[in-house]
Amino acid sequence: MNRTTLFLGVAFSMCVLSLSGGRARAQGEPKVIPIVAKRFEFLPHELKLKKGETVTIHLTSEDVEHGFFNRKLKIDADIPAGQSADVTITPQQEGKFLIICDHFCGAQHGNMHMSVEVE
Ligand SMILES: [Cu+2]
Repeated sequence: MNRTTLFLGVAFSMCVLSLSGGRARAQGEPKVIPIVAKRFEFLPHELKLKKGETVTIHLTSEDVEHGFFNRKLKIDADIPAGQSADVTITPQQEGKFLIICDHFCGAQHGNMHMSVEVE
């Protein structure tokens, strides 16, 4: 094996390594969890998350503007009427949490919430 062949071999290996590194990062992207918001509920009603695992919650409003709020989980999103919003979180404490709609959306607004369990 002469020097040129050796150099090409090393360069090729580095290229393959950097490509696989790129793929690994893509696989490491947060899991996306779709949630539908509509008067007067979030669907699904419950969510289980793992402590320390980053997830993106993809919120879609099917009618009016809604909120999606929980102080301890550091979630505070606005979901515009008929549109979507993403919230990326990494829960840091275990327990049960209640996420509420904090934008007045009608008569039953006070009952609009969903529970999240972090374990
Ligand atoms: Cu509401």
